[in-house]
Amino acid sequence: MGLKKMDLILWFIGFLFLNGLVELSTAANIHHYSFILKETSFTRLCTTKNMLTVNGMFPGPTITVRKGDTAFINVHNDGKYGVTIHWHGVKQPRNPWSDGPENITQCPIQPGKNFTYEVNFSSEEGTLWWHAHSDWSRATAHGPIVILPPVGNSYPFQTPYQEKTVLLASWFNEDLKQIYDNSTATGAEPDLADAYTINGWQGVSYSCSNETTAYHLQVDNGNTYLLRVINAAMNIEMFFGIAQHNFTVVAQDAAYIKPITTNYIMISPGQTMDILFTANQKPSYYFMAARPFADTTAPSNNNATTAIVQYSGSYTPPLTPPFPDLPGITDKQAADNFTNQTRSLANSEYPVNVPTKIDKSIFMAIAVNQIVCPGQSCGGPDGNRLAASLNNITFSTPTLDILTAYYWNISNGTYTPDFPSRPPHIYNFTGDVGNSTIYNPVVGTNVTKVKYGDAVEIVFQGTNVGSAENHPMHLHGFSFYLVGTGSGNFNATNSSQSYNLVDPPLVNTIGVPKDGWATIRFFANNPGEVYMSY
Ligand SMILES: *[C@@H]1O[C@H](CO)[C@@H](O)[C@H](O)[C@H]1NC(C)=O
Ligand SMILES: *[C@@H]1O[C@H](CO)[C@@H](O)[C@H](O)[C@H]1NC(C)=O
Ligand SMILES: *[C@@H]1O[C@H](CO)[C@@H](O)[C@H](O)[C@H]1NC(C)=O
Ligand SMILES: *[C@@H]1O[C@H](CO)[C@@H](O)[C@H](O)[C@H]1NC(C)=O
Ligand SMILES: *[C@@H]1O[C@H](CO)[C@@H](O)[C@H](O)[C@H]1NC(C)=O
Ligand SMILES: *[C@@H]1O[C@H](CO)[C@@H](O)[C@H](O)[C@H]1NC(C)=O
Ligand SMILES: *[C@@H]1O[C@H](CO)[C@@H](O)[C@H](O)[C@H]1NC(C)=O
Ligand SMILES: *[C@@H]1O[C@H](CO)[C@@H](O)[C@H](O)[C@H]1NC(C)=O
Ligand SMILES: *[C@@H]1O[C@H](CO)[C@@H](O)[C@H](O)[C@H]1NC(C)=O
Ligand SMILES: *[C@@H]1O[C@H](CO)[C@@H](O)[C@H](O)[C@H]1NC(C)=O
Ligand SMILES: *[C@@H]1O[C@H](CO)[C@@H](O)[C@H](O)[C@H]1NC(C)=O
Ligand SMILES: *[C@@H]1O[C@H](CO)[C@@H](O)[C@H](O)[C@H]1NC(C)=O
Ligand SMILES: [Cu+2]
Repeated sequence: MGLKKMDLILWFIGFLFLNGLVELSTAANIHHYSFILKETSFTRLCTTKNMLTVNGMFPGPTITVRKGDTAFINVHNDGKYGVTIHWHGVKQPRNPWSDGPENITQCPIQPGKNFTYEVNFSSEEGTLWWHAHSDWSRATAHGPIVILPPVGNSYPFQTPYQEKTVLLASWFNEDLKQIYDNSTATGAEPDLADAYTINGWQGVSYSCSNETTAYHLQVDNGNTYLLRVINAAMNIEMFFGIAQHNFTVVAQDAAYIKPITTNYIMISPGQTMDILFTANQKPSYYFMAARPFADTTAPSNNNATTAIVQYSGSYTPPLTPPFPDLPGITDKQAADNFTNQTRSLANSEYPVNVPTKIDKSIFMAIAVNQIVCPGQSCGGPDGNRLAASLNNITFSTPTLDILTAYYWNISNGTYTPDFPSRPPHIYNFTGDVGNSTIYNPVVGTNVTKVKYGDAVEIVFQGTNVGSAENHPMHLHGFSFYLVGTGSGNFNATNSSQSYNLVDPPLVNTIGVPKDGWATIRFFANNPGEVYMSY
């Protein structure tokens, strides 16, 4: 599913015209970090390989700031090819030059060169993450961002005894650049991950695996821990749980939510969730585990990754610790049930500001199309090339970054400001789509312009073109309100009646339900460029 979703990353750029500047006044602290990108040798599943890391670590270093701070991150590229870094979920008001996506806001940092990002934190509080943003480099070059409350403020929940990050990722035995290059050359699905990892370790159940290849979370009986869970896996939704323990989800995408007590979460790629977990069971070993939610015919590796929650004290650990009661791989209802419970805090301290009157409305059909390869055989279905599209346009990455082209007014040949607000052809999106909808989407670099301050609504419509599946969508430069989701085709009169305009979650990444729709709303208050999705 990588290639199909990959292409979805690359689509919609909104230029927000600046009508007035808003001054922010914050008693912000300045932080400095040094990131060295380099090839580093790692061994997992009895396979040793070199892979791109930051500072030789997998996952990479954690950036820790307080709300409103600024971090300067000097990135020095000692690797073999050009790379950029993106600060996923950091809105960076009026600072698009440091957002990171390759050839969208900057050219890649070439080997031997460096670039200093100025990362401006504003309203975010909780957990986010950073990752490389060139081809598939994000699979190994990524790490957590922890945003603490400002000095003198506390969490809107009990102060945890300790805080830990729990970063889910994919492990590939093969070289990622080769996997990516081969897939783009042939138009085929990229190879599947060989394992998933928790904090860099695959756990006990893959080949060449045992207790020493699992992350151990040490806990003291009776204490409460804040786990900052990040899904950095390559394009795969995950169920996550801890055996025989319930926990409480208190934040998502660096915004607090009304507490949800549960024994599992469903986390889409790119999302972050903060959970409170109390070590209140018999001292022992318990598995913490993650495995895919994959309700689709597209292939995936569905094996679970495990970590060990290890109570302190003296006891004989079980030979096989208990495994969490996770929903089945295809349990769409369990996934929807969890996602559907998420609500903003929406109180006086953490108010919501949901647009109710919409200035700009966009309807976007998500399809996984095929481009036929005349006179040659490509690697996708029927010898065609897979190409995801939005409103029948497959994004083509330019060779001059779009932000520079816009800034210097040299858009000619780089992009066209004509991304359609509606699909060119209305069909039964989630019904029997027939094959007239499948072939040869238009390939282009199309951009949508949005006026500064406008209230924007986007309806994402999943389709049955290709294999229907959950599609993660992510917006750069903004958090947005997820005001509604539903199954089947969006219906302008009926569907909007179910919108939650009171306390919808404020997020930066959503999963558009398989064969369903999702609506988001936000105010276009961050001039610069906006770049969408995964
Ligand atoms: C970063 O690059 C600049 C020029 O592009 C150079 O002057 C500087 O020494 C470099 N800094 C580091 C730490 O490599
Ligand atoms: C990529 O393709 C080349 C040439 O066909 C092949 O030698 C190599 O093994 C492939 N690598 C991967 C990771 O698929
Ligand atoms: C556990 O796995 C590691 C990595 O494969 C291996 O080096 C080690 O020998 C194994 N330990 C045991 C006790 O099997
Ligand atoms: C978890 O929550 C469920 C439902 O509220 C409850 O039945 C169960 O006893 C709880 N389990 C633990 C270990 O607290
Ligand atoms: C999942 O694990 C089983 C063994 O437990 C193995 O046979 C299978 O190949 C693995 N599947 C993938 C896709 O890695
Ligand atoms: C989903 O929620 C409904 C209503 O709360 C419940 O009846 C159903 O059992 C849940 N399904 C799953 C799979 O959790
Ligand atoms: C970005 O542009 C450079 C040329 O400036 C090009 O070599 C590179 O392939 C482009 N990257 C992508 C992802 O298209
Ligand atoms: C845009 O580019 C095309 C082809 O490169 C050229 O013919 C045309 O004159 C350019 N238009 C402008 C306004 O620069
Ligand atoms: C669309 O397809 C679905 C599923 O096949 C079907 O139930 C529905 O009636 C169709 N809608 C229209 C308007 O044809
Ligand atoms: C449409 O589908 C039919 C039957 O599945 C197939 O024979 C035909 O080749 C398809 N059309 C195109 C343009 O590929
Ligand atoms: C997509 O665009 C192509 C080329 O213009 C056209 O042939 C096809 O019918 C369009 N498909 C849809 C679903 O709009
Ligand atoms: C979420 O819940 C709402 C209202 O309870 C319902 O209308 C909607 O269909 C649910 N969404 C999904 C994807 O199940
Ligand atoms: Cu992002």
